[in-house]
Amino acid sequence: MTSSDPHPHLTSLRRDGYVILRSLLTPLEITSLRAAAADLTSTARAGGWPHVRTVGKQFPPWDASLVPSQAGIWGVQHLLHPDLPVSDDAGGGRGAFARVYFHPKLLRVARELLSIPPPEADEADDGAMTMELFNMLVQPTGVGVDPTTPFALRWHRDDIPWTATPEEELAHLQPPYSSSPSGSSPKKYTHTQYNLPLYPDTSLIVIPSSHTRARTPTERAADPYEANLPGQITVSLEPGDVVFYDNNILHRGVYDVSRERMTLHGSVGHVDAKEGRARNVLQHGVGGWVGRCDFGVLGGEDLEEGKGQRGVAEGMRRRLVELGRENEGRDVGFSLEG
Ligand SMILES: O=C(O)CCC(=O)C(=O)O
Repeated sequence: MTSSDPHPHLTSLRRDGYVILRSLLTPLEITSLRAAAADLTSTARAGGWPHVRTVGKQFPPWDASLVPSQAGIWGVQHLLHPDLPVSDDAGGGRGAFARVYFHPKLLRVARELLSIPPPEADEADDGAMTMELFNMLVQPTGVGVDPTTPFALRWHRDDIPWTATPEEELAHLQPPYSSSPSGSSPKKYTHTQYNLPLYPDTSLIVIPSSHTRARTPTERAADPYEANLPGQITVSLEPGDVVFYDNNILHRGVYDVSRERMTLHGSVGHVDAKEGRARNVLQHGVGGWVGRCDFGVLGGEDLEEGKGQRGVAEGMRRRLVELGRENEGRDVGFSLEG
């Protein structure tokens, strides 16, 4: 990375498959988010929110009816849902999540990674960002959690089955990270994904640059929960830091079950993304409620795009509704199973 690089975060993401930004949120913002997150998590743990990730299952769909008597939870889904059960006096209520998802600092990085010019360079260009997923990964508790063993997610790429052959892997790993053979401009990312922890977080393990290649014979032969693969690193984050990562990097999660975890887990899309993103986003059931979202809690009376945080949010939401409409009646399926 050089200081003259106009998009240093994108350069890192293309090269390493992830990029970390420190202290994106202020201590005040973190305090208020923790209150809203704690309120929501305790309701979800008690079985009061049907959109959760249940212990014992890594990928969607999850069966919330198992909570709390037959399964604990390790994630809370749909933080932008209009019916989110958060009390209004807990850290700004559900508005706290909308304020962070559409946070100008976070979206500025997302724009860079999606190759969208910064707002000051083109007033109309918010038209390219699409609202996607916004979930929270939490300390696994409840039935199915052994307090003496770390809770772990197996090695995976989010959108490529583990059974893929090397040729299939390479075919899926469309190269937004490298120049095309003809030497023309690199392809663009059509979505970007991040983890933003509210408590110190060392759960995410990645193999740098593995988003650019098929698995090695060692990786292919490894146990799905292998503790040490060559080159792996632990992504170590403080509250308010954020890591953006290519979701097809080889990665896994290893959770210390005795430690608080409330890590916002989101993604932002580019309007040009079509079928592939439809599967990744709509498999989480977002299409059923996005039409009812109301971002009135965000600043700005004017709903026109480019006019304040609310205008940006409304535009992003509208583009997700359109993605849903284009895929209406289509079974988008699930990326991974298990
Ligand atoms: O727990 C983590 O940070 C990893 C989550 C993960 O692997 C995923 O959502 O695909």
